[in-house]
Amino acid sequence: MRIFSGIQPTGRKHLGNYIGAIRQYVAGQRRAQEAGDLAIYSIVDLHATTVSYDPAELRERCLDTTALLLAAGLDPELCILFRQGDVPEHTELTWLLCSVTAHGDLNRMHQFKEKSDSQRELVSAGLFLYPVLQAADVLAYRADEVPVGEDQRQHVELMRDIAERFNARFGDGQQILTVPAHRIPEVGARIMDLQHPERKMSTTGGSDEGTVYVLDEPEAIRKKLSRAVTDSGTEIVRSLEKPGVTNLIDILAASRDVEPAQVEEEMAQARGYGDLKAAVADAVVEMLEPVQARYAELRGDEAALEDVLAAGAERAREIAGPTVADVRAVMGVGPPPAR
Ligand code: AQP
Repeated sequence: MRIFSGIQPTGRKHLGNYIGAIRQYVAGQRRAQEAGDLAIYSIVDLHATTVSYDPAELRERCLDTTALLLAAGLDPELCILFRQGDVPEHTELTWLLCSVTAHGDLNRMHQFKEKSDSQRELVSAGLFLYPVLQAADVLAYRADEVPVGEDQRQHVELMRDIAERFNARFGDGQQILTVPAHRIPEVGARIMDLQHPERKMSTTGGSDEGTVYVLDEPEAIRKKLSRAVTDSGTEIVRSLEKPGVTNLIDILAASRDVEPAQVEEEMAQARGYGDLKAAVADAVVEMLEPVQARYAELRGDEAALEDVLAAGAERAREIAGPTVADVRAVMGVGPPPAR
């Protein structure tokens, strides 16, 4: 069972990224190893160039994200951690896969619609092709599983279609590319903005007060949670009519790694929403404090972070290179493969 996932080096990582993705990465590296395979994680700097960005800041954010992933528990001995731009096979495979990607499918991607609406100067072709690059990321490693949050479901469906179409068109009966499955956590797949619980917590589309950042000071975390939007009732249960309370229950359950039903049971004794908010704040602070401390230790040594990325890229290329060679060969691109 091979795992692949990518994370953007944009902005500050928030609780949704942490619960929906980063924590799953950490669990995945052990699961993959126990299954005799690999977990591969990429900091996707090329994806970050599809919207307006600052080059110097991009470099900094890559190192921030590397330090954060290591602080959260990724271990370069157990997984491959690398920067996407260090492995040119991703861009080559993107172009090759374009031949089996329907323009109409790309047009239907929700993320493209949302992100293109927010671009003031230029809606880049890169933003449109973003899901093909994402497909190349995963397919280059013949990954079986892609841990992501709920918001990425449509993109994973598309990469499955691309792999199936590629195999049907060029495979001559063989599975040249592996068709991956998504792995969306049961609790925490969609952490919502604390101020607008009908919207997901988000790097670009959220409110600052409604977004808990992984590196927020404990006091800031407590303040944001104490001001979280709830509703006029008093019952602490999950329901469609109570998106704010449901979100808080989900965050508490995910932070403590228990079922939401257990939180509801425990909170039946609570005096009101204030108790729930305080319990969530305690659990989130307790979960993030060790990550913050470790991040502070790691972030200062940029040479060490670059070393981790360089070693990861070398190992990544050993896997992605042969896949791209196989794809070129069956597509009739370049010289005939050596026998
Ligand atoms: N609110 C969320 N709840 C659960 N999971 C989430 N993810 C993102 N938001 C939530 C998951 O985090 C992973 C990393 O996503 P990314 O690298 O694409 O990060 P990003 O784009 O910087 O973060 P956002 O917040 O998702 O940015 P916007 O909203 O600006 O596009 C993914 O697995 C994602 O599912």
